[in-house]
Amino acid sequence: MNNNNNNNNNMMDIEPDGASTSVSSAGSDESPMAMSKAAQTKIPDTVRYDALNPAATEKRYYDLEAWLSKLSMGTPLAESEVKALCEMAREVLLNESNVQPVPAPVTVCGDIHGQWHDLMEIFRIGGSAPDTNYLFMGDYVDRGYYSVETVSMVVTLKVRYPDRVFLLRGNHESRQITQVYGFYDECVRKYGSANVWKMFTDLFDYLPLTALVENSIFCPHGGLSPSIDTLDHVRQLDRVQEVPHEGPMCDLVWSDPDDRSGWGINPRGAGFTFGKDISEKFNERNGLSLVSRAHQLVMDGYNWSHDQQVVTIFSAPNYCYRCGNQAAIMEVDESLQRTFLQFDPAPRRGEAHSGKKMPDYFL
Ligand SMILES: [Mn+2]
Repeated sequence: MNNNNNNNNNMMDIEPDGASTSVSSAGSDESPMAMSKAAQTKIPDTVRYDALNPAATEKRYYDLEAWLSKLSMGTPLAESEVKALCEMAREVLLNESNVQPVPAPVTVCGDIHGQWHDLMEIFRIGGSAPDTNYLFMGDYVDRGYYSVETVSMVVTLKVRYPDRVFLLRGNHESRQITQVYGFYDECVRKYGSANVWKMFTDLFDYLPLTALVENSIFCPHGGLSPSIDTLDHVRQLDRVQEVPHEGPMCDLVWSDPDDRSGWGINPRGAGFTFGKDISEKFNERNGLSLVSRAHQLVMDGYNWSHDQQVVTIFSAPNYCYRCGNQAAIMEVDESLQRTFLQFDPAPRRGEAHSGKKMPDYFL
């Protein structure tokens, strides 16, 4: 099976609630005592340093480290911690481009879909951040049972290592889609309210739409758009909004490559299909060597198409705990040589043979 049933026929018509209350950043204790204590603390240079507020920098560093150790055990953050995390993350993401430049070497990952155990497996196989740089191409949430832990982990890593971890927006990083495919329900179940869902979905509006590795590898979650000819077109989009039902921003997160040439109707009900002629023209016009994208289940974890002008990477092994597929990540070295690492599902301690119940939304 593949995930082509992500059509939006049953999308609910819900207006994004744009206004999020702004709260002053946590821990801005500017007392002289706090200042002198902070001045004595060695904060690693991987943390964004606020020279005007060393105490806040120090708190930020210790909070992020504590959250990472919690999350790496599979423990969700407290609601108040998610709130502080999302405020920090919004600031970091706001400063990134719609076509976020990413230096090589970097390891590129596709859909994770709430499979937190398999995200941990990626770090075992590919190395942990910040020793390995990562680019995640979206779809952190929905389908799997651990969307909360998964998205909390990648967002915390982004804030802790902003120049070594890059996150893109997938079509599931959306208010509408997450209400249908699991993230909303999981938040309500784990936190007793939709507050955490709202914090994260408000944050998703700030995620970059695409990345550009060394001016050569273009990375959208889905694919190309008939309304986009150049990377500058992408740069000009106003991305801070819910993913629209149509138009260039929608296409970047929803489109799929196809064997037929030209543009086609996408059976998902959003975005387009695009043929080899389209990929060739786009890569040539923009001086690109490759379009690297995610978004489609591929049984080997990666799949070349369009004469190696497009590659699909899917990083959720045994997708939905039943598809039997391998997953893969793509290592890109300094000279842009590519190596694919394939992997199978991580053993899940204590629940290997528990015969987990399928939630209703699978049926
Ligand atoms: Mn997707």
